[in-house]
Amino acid sequence: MKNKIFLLLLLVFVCACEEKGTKPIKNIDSTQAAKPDYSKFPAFNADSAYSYIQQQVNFGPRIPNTKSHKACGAFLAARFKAWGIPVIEQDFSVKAHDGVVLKGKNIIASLAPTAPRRIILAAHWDTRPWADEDPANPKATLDGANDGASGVGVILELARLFQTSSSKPTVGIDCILFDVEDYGKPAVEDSYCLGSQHWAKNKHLPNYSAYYGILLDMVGAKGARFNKESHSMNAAPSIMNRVWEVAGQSGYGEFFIHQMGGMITDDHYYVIKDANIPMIDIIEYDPHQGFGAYWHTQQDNMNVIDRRTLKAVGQTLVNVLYTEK
Ligand code: AHN
Ligand code: ZN
Repeated sequence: MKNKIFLLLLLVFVCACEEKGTKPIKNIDSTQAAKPDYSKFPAFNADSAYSYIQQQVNFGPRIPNTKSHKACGAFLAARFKAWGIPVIEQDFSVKAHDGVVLKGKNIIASLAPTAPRRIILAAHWDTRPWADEDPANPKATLDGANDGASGVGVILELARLFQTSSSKPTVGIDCILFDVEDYGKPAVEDSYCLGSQHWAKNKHLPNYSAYYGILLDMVGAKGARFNKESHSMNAAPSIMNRVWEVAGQSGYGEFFIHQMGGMITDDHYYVIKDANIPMIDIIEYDPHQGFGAYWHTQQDNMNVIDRRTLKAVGQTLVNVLYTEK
């Protein structure tokens, strides 16, 4: 019996040696694909993204039911259309926590609209009506340069880049700009994210679905650190890990941190729960320190926006989407 086992082991050993002798030795694990050559993908222009943020801020705070809000919504839809990207404007009315009925508009712009495999890029375009975290001026308004406008600015630049480049991602991309995200009251359940709640229950096309989604929230501040938000990690760990891995390979590991980031009730939460689409949230939030010091204060203006952060997020997304099969 022992002899037989010995002979069997010997046979296995000899075969393994022969294998080595006849085939070139591959020392990379087959599960760990070689790093793609990201330099061949289009370059994300952070100046362009910055300018789209500035243009939103120039409208004034984009508070639902105001002129500035309406004008900025029209501008955003027109921006996509001018690049030849079809847009669906989803208008809705919703009662907020304070009883006010808000007129909202989700803006959906679709690249390669007939491609069957689709990925969502989302951000919210409205501004919180109150700087309620501002110790000096809690009733004042805020510019919302980072909270809202930064994610939209990155998405506009990605749409422009994909539409005008000769090489395209093979997947279809739906840019969804959610409205009325930030009218909520702390600790009042489901009082935030009213636009995404509406969309998740009333998608812009019948039977619409997507392979996955990426939400951008506060992606432009100087020195931003993106930890791995927990709803995202629960719903789409492989997407999360891939985005963070691509970020590291692209040279942006100082922004994308391999650390759990706490649980945020953001637009992705409702897309996961009510639309059944896995979505991750790239958001600046630290589990110990919370949001950035500018958050929901009057400091959330163009002074906090840093092109290096915009580049890190934008180029990471280019590299993720161009390596998507
Ligand atoms: C809560 O604070 C519950 N959610 C944060 C979502 C948010 C507000 N994102 C930007 N502003
Ligand atoms: Zn906010």
